[in-house]
Amino acid sequence: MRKKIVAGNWKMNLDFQQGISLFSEIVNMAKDEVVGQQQVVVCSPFIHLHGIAQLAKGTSRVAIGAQNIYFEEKGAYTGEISATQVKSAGAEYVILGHSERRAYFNESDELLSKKVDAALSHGLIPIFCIGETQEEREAGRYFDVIRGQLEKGVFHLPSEVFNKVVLAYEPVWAIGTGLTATPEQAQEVHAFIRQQVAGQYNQSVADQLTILYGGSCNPKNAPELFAQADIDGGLIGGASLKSRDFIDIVKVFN
Ligand code: 3PY
Repeated sequence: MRKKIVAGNWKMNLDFQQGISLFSEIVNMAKDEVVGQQQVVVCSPFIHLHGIAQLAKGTSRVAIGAQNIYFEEKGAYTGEISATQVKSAGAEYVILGHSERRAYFNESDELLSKKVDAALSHGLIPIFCIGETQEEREAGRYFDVIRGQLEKGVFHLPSEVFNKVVLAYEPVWAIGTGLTATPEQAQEVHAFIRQQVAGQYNQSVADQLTILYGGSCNPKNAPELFAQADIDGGLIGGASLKSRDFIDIVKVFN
């Protein structure tokens, strides 16, 4: 049985106190019977990491993640943050390759593969995001785009290292637009991703890989999306900013 994960992506929202309050609510609501066997992750802005990690102490039910790192270990990179730094603040996961970073910060596949390496070599689990734009979907090129992102971003990893990666399929046209892929559209791509992984590594690596769906996932659409054979949870944007909505999505697997 592969791991099911519901991960919140707070993006650039919440001041320090608001983040602490929201996380306290989430931890209080994430009781054993609510969380079950799955992993709940909250990926906060850097300023919250240490504070929420303190609140998460003593529970393995909610893990902490960052939303970015730089690939260098340390040095004169003003404004950047390293894998070691976010790890020391309590992060176990890091989102890499989110389409907002690819688009607004020009993060290339080559840069992202270095970030993936930096995360893994410091014991952080990358939640590596891939997905096509509306234009690429309409042109029928989405499989090629996704295949390219996998090849350049993570397929250089040996299988025993790739095993630690979590993938998130986030169609760019469904992010911040209120549009969601239909369960059939999402399942088609998730199955394709698993097939590519089987071809690159082997069937057992593919079978163990957790692939999340992201892009306007909410308590209403999550049940149908998570019921698909190759969807192992979600990377949740806006709905992760409300404790009740986020926990309702966590409950979908129970
Ligand atoms: C969204 O739900 O919009 C996301 O981008 C999640 O990462």
